[in-house]
Amino acid sequence: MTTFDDIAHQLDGQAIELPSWAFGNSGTRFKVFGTPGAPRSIQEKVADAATVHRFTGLAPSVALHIPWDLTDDWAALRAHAEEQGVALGTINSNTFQDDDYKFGALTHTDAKIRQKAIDHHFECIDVMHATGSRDLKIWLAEGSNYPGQADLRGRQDRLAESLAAIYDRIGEEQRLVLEYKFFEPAFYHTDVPDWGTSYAQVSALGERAVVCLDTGHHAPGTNIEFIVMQLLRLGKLGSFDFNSRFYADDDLIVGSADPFQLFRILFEVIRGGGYGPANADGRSNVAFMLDQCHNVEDKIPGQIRSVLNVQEMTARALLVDRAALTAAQEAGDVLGAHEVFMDAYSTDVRPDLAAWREERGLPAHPMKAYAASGHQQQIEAARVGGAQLSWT
Ligand code: PSV
Ligand code: MN
Repeated sequence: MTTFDDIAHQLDGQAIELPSWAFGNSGTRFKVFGTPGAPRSIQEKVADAATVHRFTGLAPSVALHIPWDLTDDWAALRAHAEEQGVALGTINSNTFQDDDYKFGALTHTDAKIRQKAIDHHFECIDVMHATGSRDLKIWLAEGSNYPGQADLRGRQDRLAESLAAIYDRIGEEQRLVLEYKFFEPAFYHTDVPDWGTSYAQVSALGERAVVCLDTGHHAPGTNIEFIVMQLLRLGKLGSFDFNSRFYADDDLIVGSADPFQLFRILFEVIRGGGYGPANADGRSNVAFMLDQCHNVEDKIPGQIRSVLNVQEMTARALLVDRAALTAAQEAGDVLGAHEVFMDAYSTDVRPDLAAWREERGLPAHPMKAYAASGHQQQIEAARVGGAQLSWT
């Protein structure tokens, strides 16, 4: 029997990076609703991320998106973040909002447009040097809508060349992280649709190129934990973009649609050695990040709920009695093994986590503490005038 006391220390130092874009307004193609108190500047987004960290102790860094979060003074933004108690994290590139990229960016047939997209990544790498970021995350919106529209093979070859140019530019301590997504915005084919393609592309680049697994980017029914296992086995799982989906890339709160799936994923991360510090600087080789948007709910509590869900499922996954599980597996005890697994999943760790937080000077119930703190009302009253930020 593994108890909470056995695993409590493994929860120390858990770090879940927040996306800056989670704090801005977002929506669907039908409507973007304004949320009172939404940030009007990158400084306010960083302050919101820091608020989530203050209430949970789980979110010490914030990912930025270029050009949405551009500033002319990176040193000042870095200092502002540090003052608030967070670091600037992953830099996300953007090659999906420029007319030149209508038919592709890193895969475009026109070398000038490819170079423009490569140069954008060079700019992101410059930003990373200024912010101290480790990871350059690339998600590509490239693909085609109609059979026959594009030369699938030619695009894959051009992608490999463009990625090689970007990889050559990243620093010794930096990583290129390539995300995949099975469809959207292109509908017939996507140039990096699955983990296998991402794996093939990053493997050709070198050691510091790894895969990002966004939990929302798979077809319904996909066994995501199997992919987690395989990428860890191959040494190429670089990061997660956590979120939840019911239908497509819904970007809902992680663990809300299918907490059991989150548990299964985290179990494979832990078993595969992807959880916890792996580097001298205490960082893990598998970065946990959220990639979410809060369309109708308040953003700061939405992020608080999200990191708590990851923590809760991590605790339950750590509770799996691995020795008993292996014994049952090796004995061919199908239902015994399943029961060991489900016992951990069914354990209510919330009271233990509340105590764990209190011992560390954190609120026992971060959601309640945030609601009672008046912070939401305060930012709603203070942030009037100016233009609220969104994902455009
Ligand atoms: C679009 O699907 C997306 O959500 C990708 O998952 C990226 O990680 C994110 O946007 C930010 O570019
Ligand atoms: Mn993502």
